[in-house]
Amino acid sequence: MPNPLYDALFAPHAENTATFLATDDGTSVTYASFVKRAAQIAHVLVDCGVTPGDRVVAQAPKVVDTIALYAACVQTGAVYLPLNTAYTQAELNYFVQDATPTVIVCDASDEKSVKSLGFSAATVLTLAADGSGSLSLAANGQPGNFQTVERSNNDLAALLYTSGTTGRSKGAMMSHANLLSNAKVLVDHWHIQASDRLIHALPIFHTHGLFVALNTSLLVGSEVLLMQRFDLDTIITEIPRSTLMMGVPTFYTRLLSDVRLTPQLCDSFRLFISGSAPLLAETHTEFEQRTGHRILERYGMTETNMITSNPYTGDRVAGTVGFALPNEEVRIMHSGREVSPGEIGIIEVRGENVFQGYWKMPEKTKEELQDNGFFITGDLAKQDETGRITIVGRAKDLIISGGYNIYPKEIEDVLNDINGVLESAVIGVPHADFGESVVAVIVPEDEKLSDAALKSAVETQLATFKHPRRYIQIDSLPRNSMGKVQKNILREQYGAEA
Ligand code: MCA
Ligand code: AMP
Repeated sequence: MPNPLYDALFAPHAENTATFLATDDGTSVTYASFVKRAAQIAHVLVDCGVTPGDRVVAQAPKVVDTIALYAACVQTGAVYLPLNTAYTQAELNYFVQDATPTVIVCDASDEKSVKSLGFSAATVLTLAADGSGSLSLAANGQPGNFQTVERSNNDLAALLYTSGTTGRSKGAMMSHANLLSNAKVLVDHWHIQASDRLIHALPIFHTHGLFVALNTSLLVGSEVLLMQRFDLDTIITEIPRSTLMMGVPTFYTRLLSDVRLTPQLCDSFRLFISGSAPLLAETHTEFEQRTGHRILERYGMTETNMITSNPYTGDRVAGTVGFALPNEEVRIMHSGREVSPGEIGIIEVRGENVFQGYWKMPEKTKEELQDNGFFITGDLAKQDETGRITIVGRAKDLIISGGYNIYPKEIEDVLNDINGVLESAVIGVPHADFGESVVAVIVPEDEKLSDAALKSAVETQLATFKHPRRYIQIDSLPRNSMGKVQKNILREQYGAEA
């Protein structure tokens, strides 16, 4: 029975004895054994009552079984919902209440807190960093094949939450066709082949590490070095025996800080790709001087997968994100009309890659995914005569720290609720390692508050990567004549590195 994503990514590998995942601890898994493992997990999901369209939450470590869980969701027709492992219980609670999953897979150390959310409709299974846990135990005794559930192109395969300017996270509904069409385009565009070996140091709960990195590898049957996290020494060791890396700009600035990064080290490497945040032109230039490789920068969003890319064979120009990918229409709009070359506007995109809308948010969907099919990205850009795009800023109030998106409103809501805080404004300031970092500017009601009081409220509610690195207390926030807080003034005033 047809299942577009399963048929393209997993089914062809049932007899493939090549290595799929090589892990940090020196063990490896072939494609064939991975497909079998996914089938075993598919049986577990069905035993837990999962039916097509049901959501399966994974707040789980970066191990083989987590990726097999993704494959099992596709095979059973369930909707895979990965979550950042750094999320606090308060954050997790929101996602679970909103998505109403049938199964939640979490680390054993979080089992108690997940069960205490009071969402009794879901079965909670555990998966630890060493691969042990109740998911693994339940899967071990299951048959190694599973009758794939029929799905069509527009059926959902995944639900990925992205934060929003309103402070409320939105679940982006990704269909089989959305994911598959983009993976195919990227394989073609970046010349990915079975002979590639990918250094995978990204988290697997975002589009970048999950779909861009893994779906493309699965499509061609190439090897993936699955690193638990970014580790400079391991990457330096692995570069000579690998061909491909996908990373955020922080990966490249950290590599540049190491004297072992030389042309000889990267001699047999094929392609370094960067995305998720702006790559400084200096980083691009310095990397070429040090290695002879021009980093290929691309641009994308959770809602759309990848939108533009620098060319593989043509010129990779520092500071630009290249051209619209094949089968996508990209236009730059200002005041309801397409801008002329050189003018700045907001990027809009239309194509098979564009998502199905926000989960249970029809109004929000209407605002951003227009009737004509163009999705409004909120990124400000200009285009030259040849169609090459340069991102110049963001129309949305968003901070990108080390490739993680942080919406100031979410932090401001937490700060404004603290006793003694009158109001707050959260801004992003330049940071050498993460590109940007978070600073909170606070107006106390009367007396100055202690940093400890502010921090403790933030820590219980928000994941660590969202925590402000500095708290600044002032008498009043600068506002324009419309009463809107002028964050640009705050950034100028407090923009020195945190
Ligand atoms: C870790 N910390 C951070 C970040 N990462 N703080 C701010 N921003 C971050 N990005 C905090 C930790 O909570 C910890 O805080 C301290 O910094 C050190 O943590 P550690 O784990 O040692 O950091 P690391 O392992 O060196 O991680 C840095 C990293 C990582 C490698 C840059 O953040 C990362 O892998 N980023 C990639 C994110 C990504 O995949 N984005 C794609 C989403 P404390 O000491 O207080 O505990 S965007 C996307 O998918 C779209 C579609 C796209 O275009 O790609
Ligand atoms: P997310 O919402 O997590 O999917 O992140 C998408 C956002 O990351 C985009 O809207 C951009 O603002 C940003 N982004 C992704 N790639 C790039 C890039 N190469 N240059 C600048 N910004 C980027």
